[in-house]
Amino acid sequence: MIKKLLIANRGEIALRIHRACQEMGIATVAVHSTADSEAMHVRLADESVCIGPPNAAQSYLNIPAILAACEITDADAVHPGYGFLSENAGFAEILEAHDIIFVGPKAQHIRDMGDKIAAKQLMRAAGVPVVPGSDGAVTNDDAPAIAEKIGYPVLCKAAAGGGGRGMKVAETAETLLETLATARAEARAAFGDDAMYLEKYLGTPRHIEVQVMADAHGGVVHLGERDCSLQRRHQKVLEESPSPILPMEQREQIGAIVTKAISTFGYLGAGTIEFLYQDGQFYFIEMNTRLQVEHPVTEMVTNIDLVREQLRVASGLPLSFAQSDIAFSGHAIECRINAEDPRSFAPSPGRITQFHPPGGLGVRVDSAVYAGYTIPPYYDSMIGKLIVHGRDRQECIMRLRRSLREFVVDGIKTTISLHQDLIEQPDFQSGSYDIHWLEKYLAGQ
Ligand code: MV4
Repeated sequence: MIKKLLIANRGEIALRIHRACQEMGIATVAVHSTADSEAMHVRLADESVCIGPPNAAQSYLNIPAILAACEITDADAVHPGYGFLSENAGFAEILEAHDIIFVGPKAQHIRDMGDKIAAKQLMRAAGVPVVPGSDGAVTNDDAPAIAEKIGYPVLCKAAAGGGGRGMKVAETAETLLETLATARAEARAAFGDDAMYLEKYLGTPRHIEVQVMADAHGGVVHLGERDCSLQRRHQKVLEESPSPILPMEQREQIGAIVTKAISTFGYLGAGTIEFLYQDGQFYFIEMNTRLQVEHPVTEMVTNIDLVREQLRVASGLPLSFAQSDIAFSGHAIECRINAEDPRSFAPSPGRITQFHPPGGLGVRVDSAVYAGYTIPPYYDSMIGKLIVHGRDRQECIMRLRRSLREFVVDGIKTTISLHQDLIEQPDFQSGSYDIHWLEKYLAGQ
């Protein structure tokens, strides 16, 4: 079993990982930039190491500094959290070469899923439904015929993409090559890789993702889905489980399909399989090979500690449960609380003067801030997550309403009021929203 874990992250996820370690008797090492000396993850950990200046490239992304911190503290494992080095296959390989456990999948799976073309081919071959499109990369010579076959509108996507960069819709054959060139140039600039593929453009899908976990003993499970359709500029704002519109039989169907798929390629650890869902059909788009920000909604409806299971699996132990042990119960919703102006979304770093998180039955707050803490301007603006559970979606929304009212964060601007407005919208309450709903709503505000 892992004895000492280095947490290569900051903020709420560093605390989340530390908490699982405490319960399992694993010692923790925090790493931090010079801007984070006063951060809660540093205070809570058993030991801490400063790894560099504020800018993430020289601290939280600084592989030699993190390796040195492992050496100094004699850590035998690293949990990367999300973001930063969590999907860096090279980092996973370097740790392995130093006999340090990377709490995550095998480097090859990180690499495969990072290439969206390879990921789609692997998934399709394993029986997962994918968006109709080109089977592989396209050139200016073969793209027009492929697009004609797919049918317009088509979406030009970057193989190295994600987060919407290097992605453009071509409405007609007349604009295809120009659109492809624009997207290709964006991909080259953003990723240094301009391989492109084409997909049928789905106009009004929902974003539904399935949580999976696998161990090294043949144990493979799915933990249901999360509906993450409420996004702004490819940033999720609110997530829920179960999806308000997915029939029970289809949950089991897609769960069986994805567990079978990841068994065939010997996946290890936690993963998320992202789908677009439109007209009652699932279409695979991408797989994330990390723990995700929104994992607590799954924990709330399954009562399973996903970080604990990640640490077990990384140590070579089996998952502590089988598929038949999972009892999905009730409904959970997560609101991401950002230090931002709720209208302009401009970042609002600064000193938090008062901090009173809500509590009570079914309420969970994952945050690393405290009264008197100064939010540095160098990192992303998410300062916490409010996750609420209820016996059904209606009870969950009632509890969310009262928790948002109770939440006090003074001294900075936050998105709490945005969530208060959002949950009163009839479309939200009826569950009638697709991936474009939130941006349309905000445009009309
Ligand atoms: C799509 C799509 C429509 N059709 N693919 C955006 C980010 C990237 N990872 C996948 N994305 C999309 N792929 C096809 N074939 C629409 C989006 C998309 C989107 C997806 C999920 C959540 C929010 C979104 C917002 C805009 C576009």
